[in-house]
Amino acid sequence: MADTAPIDLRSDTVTKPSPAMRQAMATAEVGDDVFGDDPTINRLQERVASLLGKEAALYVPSGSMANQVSIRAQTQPGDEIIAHQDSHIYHYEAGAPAGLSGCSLRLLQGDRGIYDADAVRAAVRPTDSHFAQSALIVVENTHNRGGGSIWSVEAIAAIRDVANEHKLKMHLDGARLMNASVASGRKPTEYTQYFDTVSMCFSKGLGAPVGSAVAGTAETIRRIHRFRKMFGGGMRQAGIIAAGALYALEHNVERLADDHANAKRLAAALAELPGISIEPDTVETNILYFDVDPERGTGQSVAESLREQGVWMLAIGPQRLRAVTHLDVSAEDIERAIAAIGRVLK
Ligand code: TLP
Repeated sequence: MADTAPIDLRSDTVTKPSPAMRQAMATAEVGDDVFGDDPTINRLQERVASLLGKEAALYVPSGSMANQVSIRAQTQPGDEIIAHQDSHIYHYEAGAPAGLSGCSLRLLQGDRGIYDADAVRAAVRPTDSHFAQSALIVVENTHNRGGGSIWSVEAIAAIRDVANEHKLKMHLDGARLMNASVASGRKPTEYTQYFDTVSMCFSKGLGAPVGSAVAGTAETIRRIHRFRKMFGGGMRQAGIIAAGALYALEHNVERLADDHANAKRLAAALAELPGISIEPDTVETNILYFDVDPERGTGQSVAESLREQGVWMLAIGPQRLRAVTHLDVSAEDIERAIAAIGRVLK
């Protein structure tokens, strides 16, 4: 068993609030947010609306809720949502598009979570009473199962043209939009201008303990406010947690570049190890996936051996592991992790 603190690369959701963030949270002004009385939440919402270039924003408990209230507000039961086959809304949100909004999903293929305008055009259903009605296109940027891949603004713009042709809405699952923005050097609004609604998370690489936001027109956010209540996401003196999100926006955005550098360093070192397949050039942000050769074990057995060495990763397929860098993992931790992986694969 390792005698130092574990290096937890399972997700960027595992980050813990720093002492300074906790201080900001402890001293936050609060009120009843269901009445709209929480000054800290109101400040956060204004800040997010301006950051994302939208009229209004709403604080919600989780990234999943941010996506699902956006879906609920922009679809009718029987509608169809166009999304990538590896999207988070499809894989990891407990079937919520069907469960909460009565929508089916039309799943597209495409390299590393990214599809193109032609694929969308081909997937739009004709207006005919036999078919589900295409209503909403969902883009995920960065793309989680795509390995933290970044969409180009041009690809999104081309999809918007198709959406306009067919009067479809567009939602951005921007759980890690700040990673995309910092890595590409593009302002968040360069991406968000094409979307009707945008979600972003504070509890991933930004390091806050709880919360996400959704942004859009004032009218859409009013609708979403009702669905947040319906889905059980109306919170009361939640300025305590929103203060962590505000602190994260002030202090933890630019430093995402360190996480990206750490992920690239880890990927380059993994590529040198025997029994591992990874394309280090595809690592653009803070998420990386790699496969272990069956002769060395399974994804699960390698994850277990790594854990004994104090390095925590997620096995996400028979041979596949995921590692995610974040603000509680330093460059030195990455070197320790590389050494541990080398020992395990020997
Ligand atoms: N992703 C989590 C797991 O759910 C897989 C992770 O560890 O990466 N959109 C994207 C793109 C996400 O990656 C996640 C969380 C969410 C939405 C949902 O956020 P939460 O967990 O706050 O509901």
